[in-house]
Amino acid sequence: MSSRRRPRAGHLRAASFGILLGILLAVDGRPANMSAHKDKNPSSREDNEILPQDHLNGVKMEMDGHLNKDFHQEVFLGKELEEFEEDSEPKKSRRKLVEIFNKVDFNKDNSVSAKEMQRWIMEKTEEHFQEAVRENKLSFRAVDPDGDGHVTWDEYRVKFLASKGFNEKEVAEKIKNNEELKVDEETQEVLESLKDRWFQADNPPADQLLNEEEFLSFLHPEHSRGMLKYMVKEIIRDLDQDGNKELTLSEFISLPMGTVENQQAQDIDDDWVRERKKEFEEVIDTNHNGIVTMEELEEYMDPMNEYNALNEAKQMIAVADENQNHSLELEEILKYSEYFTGSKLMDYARNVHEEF
Ligand SMILES: *[C@@H]1O[C@H](CO)[C@@H](O)[C@H](O)[C@H]1NC(C)=O
Ligand SMILES: *[C@@H]1O[C@H](CO)[C@@H](O)[C@H](O)[C@H]1NC(C)=O
Ligand SMILES: [Ca+2]
Ligand SMILES: [Ca+2]
Ligand SMILES: [Ca+2]
Ligand SMILES: [Ca+2]
Repeated sequence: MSSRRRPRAGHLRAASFGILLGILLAVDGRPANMSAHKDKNPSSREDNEILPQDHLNGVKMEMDGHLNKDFHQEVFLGKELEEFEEDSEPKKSRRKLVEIFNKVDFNKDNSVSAKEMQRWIMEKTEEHFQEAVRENKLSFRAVDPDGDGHVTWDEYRVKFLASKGFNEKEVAEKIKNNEELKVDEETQEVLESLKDRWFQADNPPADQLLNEEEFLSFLHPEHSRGMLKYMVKEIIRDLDQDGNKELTLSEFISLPMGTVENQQAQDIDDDWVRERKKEFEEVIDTNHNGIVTMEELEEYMDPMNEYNALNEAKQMIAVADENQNHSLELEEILKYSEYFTGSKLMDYARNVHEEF
């Protein structure tokens, strides 16, 4: 893990909500390494359940502007994501993968078309949303202990500071008496970002209170149109160097000089830039004019966008389509199981036909 924590894109402004949260949560937002990326969630989930996360399952970009490297696995596996861990038993993974294949193959012709994959992706995306709704119930209970169904900013602020190690009673007392809180600058900036987001999540007519549904859009902006726009604005603000509210390729990929320690790290950085360039030119900039606008980024990040799902489906098929018939057969999915599930199947070639 620690090898990944190299100096990062320092051009992201210190005021960046994503970066600051990232620092506080000790979450490395730079997913240069897929396998290491996975294990960060279980440990941080528990302590930070009341905090918006940098990474959102099934969303193409993270809050700090990094690409979500696990996106295609997330939309392929849905809530079964955790069942495919690196060290899970190959036989079990294989059986599960065969099961999934049979479900994705909706018309049962033993071949998965782009349309079938698109439909599957939309289904799995909905599953992530339902997971978020379920988790939000618990999170909301944690910030609304008296259960009256709404939370004030002050109540949330107390819970947030308590989760950062402050004494909850003391903080609550100070806030009640309008006394000044002594928090370090970093925490203060995060608080301000959270406050911004908090009031964004307060649907009109604004009553300064968040109910469970509003709290859901506070934690999961990806499923509310207004919050999606807000998230996009934040990301653009962080990456936009000339302040024109649009992104050029160079703004999108820029990395400061001299952050690279050795050749191996340099190679990872080169891959990183190459991937961002490809994503920018081929996917995000839909009208291919070299500029990514807020609208383009919003379309790109919207998990419910069916056109994106079809694109993703085609891309997933292209990766494993060895016989070039624009659809996936079971053999192809098993062979590329690491791409689809993150876990390798050594014996994919054996007994492939026993399921039929
Ligand atoms: C990714 O992380 C794993 C485990 O930390 C490590 O074994 C592997 O070499 C890393 N891969 C890259 C490309 O850095
Ligand atoms: C793809 O190829 C397989 C194996 O040759 C074949 O069984 C399947 O029908 C093909 N699917 C399509 C859609 O062409
Ligand atoms: Ca089919
Ligand atoms: Ca710009
Ligand atoms: Ca454009
Ligand atoms: Ca094929």
